[in-house]
Formats: sequence, C-alpha cells, structure tokens
Amino acid sequence: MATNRTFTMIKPGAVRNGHLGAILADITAGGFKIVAMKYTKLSAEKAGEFYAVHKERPFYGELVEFMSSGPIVAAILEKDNAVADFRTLIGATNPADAAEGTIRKKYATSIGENAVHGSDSDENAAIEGSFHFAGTDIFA
Ligand code: DAT
Ligand code: MG
Repeated sequence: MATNRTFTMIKPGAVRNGHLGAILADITAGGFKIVAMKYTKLSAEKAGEFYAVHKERPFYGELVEFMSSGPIVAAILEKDNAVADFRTLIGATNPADAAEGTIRKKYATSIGENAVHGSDSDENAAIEGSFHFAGTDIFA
C-alpha cells in the first residue's frame, strides 16, 4: 500500500449515536478521498486480533468488548501525508485533551469510546487496511 494512505474505523459508539454521516462529511471535508469502505461488525475475536498490540494493557478487555458491540465503518483514506493529517483531524486519544473542532472532541464520549480509529504509521496503515480489505476492494 502506498504511503499516502491511512486506515480508519468509525467506532460502534459513534455509529450508535447517529454520527456516521457527520464524521464521513468531516473526513471528506478534510481532504481525504475514500478509496475503500465497508459497513461491518467485528467479532470479539477479530477486535482482539486488531488491537493485539494492547493485549497487556488494563483496558484491553473493555476495548475488545466495545469494538465488537455494534456495527462500524472501516475505510481506507488517501491524501498527501495521510497518517499524520488524519491523526490531526481526529484529535487526541482522550477527547478531554482533543483540540476544538476535531472529530474526537465533537463526537467521542470517553477515552475508551472515542468515536474513530486512525492508524499511527504508514506500516500500520498498510497492515490495518489489509486486515479489512483485499486489493480488489480498493478503488483509487
Ligand atoms: P489511539 O486510538 O489514539 O491510537 P491507542 O492506540 O493508545 O490510541 O489506544 C487504542 C484505543 O484503546 C483507544 O482509541 C481507546 C483505547 N484506550 C487507550 N487508552 C485508554 C485508556 N487509558 N482507558 C481506556 N481505553 C483506552
Ligand atoms: Mg493507536
């Protein structure tokens, strides 16, 4: 995968609270092009696998339970400097620390239920994109 891509999930809480359309609008207004997208639901097993890097953290059980609690939207996004620019658009992990106007500031309800995922490196963007999509699912 090219390094001008990042991977996102709109998390179950944001979908449940009716923010899906507004978040997609913020993403496209931020200059990101959606090149793959899926409305889906993670099993607890798949959520655990996706967040395996956090297995030893105290919040892992809660995170897996939350991420498998309802439907999500998974997407691959394209933009110059996609990974860093998307982290800026979504804001800090804890919405209490997130800048005004960011997606997490506007739509997250807590650090654990923080509206959206954004990849933290080009390498992880590629791994996470492949977790959800085949090459034939991507339309650049
Ligand atoms: P980010 O999603 O900003 O990359 P992360 O990779 O450190 O943050 O953590 C992954 C997710 O785990 C995060 O989006 C929400 C949850 N999480 C992180 N820290 C937490 C905490 N202290 N308490 C509860 N959930 C937490
Ligand atoms: Mg992370």
